[in-house]
Amino acid sequence: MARIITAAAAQMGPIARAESRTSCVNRMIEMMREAKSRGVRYMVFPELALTTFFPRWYMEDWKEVETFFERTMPTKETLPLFEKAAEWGIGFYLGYAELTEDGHHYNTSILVNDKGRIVGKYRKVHLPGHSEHEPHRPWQHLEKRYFEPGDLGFPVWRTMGAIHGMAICNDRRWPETYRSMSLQGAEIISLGYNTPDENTSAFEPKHLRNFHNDLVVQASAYQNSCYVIATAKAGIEEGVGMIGGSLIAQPSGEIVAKAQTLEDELVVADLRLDLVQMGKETVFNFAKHRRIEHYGRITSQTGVELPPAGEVEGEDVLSRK
Ligand code: CDV
Repeated sequence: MARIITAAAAQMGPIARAESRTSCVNRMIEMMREAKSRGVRYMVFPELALTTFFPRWYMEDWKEVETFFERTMPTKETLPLFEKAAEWGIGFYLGYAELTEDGHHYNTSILVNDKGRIVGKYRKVHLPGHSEHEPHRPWQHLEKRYFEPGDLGFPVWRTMGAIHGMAICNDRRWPETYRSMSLQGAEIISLGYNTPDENTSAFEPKHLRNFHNDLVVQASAYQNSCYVIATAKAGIEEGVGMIGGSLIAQPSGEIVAKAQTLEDELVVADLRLDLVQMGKETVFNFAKHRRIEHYGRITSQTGVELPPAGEVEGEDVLSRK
């Protein structure tokens, strides 16, 4: 029998710095209410969905920084979301800033099942940006200051009728992210993102921001034969334009649902898990086609190692006669 899961990207419009956790949670519950009426069983909220995207500001006082972090989950403010999830039988992915009991800071997401129980946790591995104040930028991207790289790897979870994996924002640009999970059979990869519509590191035409988002999500869904649910924070947040463009890509690489606004918006699709199996058993049958004897550099090297200088440029076939 065909396995079909109705799922949604629950895009959020801007979250102001002054907006409370309770207000964000109320917005999420409203989208969950709509999700219920549309038959959705699993939904994905954005990265850092309980606050504004605070790494855009340089802060020296860690007491101030930690006002953006959660010390436990669920918190008093987020509990109603878990309760509604259980009442309505809808699982979800939620991104938030995590402060652990022993003082570590992570950019985290959790997977909550349709009974309101946390079944998985992921901590962002590929932290973008910089760690010191860079005054020449119109806004900062200080994830390397406020977070440590995740320490949980890329696990997957068998829950809600599928094999689920998670990633967060910049992770989606790195093929290793998806491959680590698809090597464990991931069928649905969920990711939340906060992507400004301008690159402050170098000049890049604005249209490329959305193009690259679609490109990496679609290519990764195809190359790993899985669904990718990518959910944005969208619109003008504290003066910074966020790209939006939430989408669901299927294993063919095609987009099956896409946001039409830069506001809170539910983007719904039926995930047909038989399509996932088709790719995994044919073109991307890993056991049959991967050649790991040639992939060593991928895990043994970070930066580029150039070939030695002065190496002969190919064989001179003409002067060989
Ligand atoms: N929150 C992010 O990880 N944002 C990054 C940066 C580079 C804009 C992104 O990949 O979209």
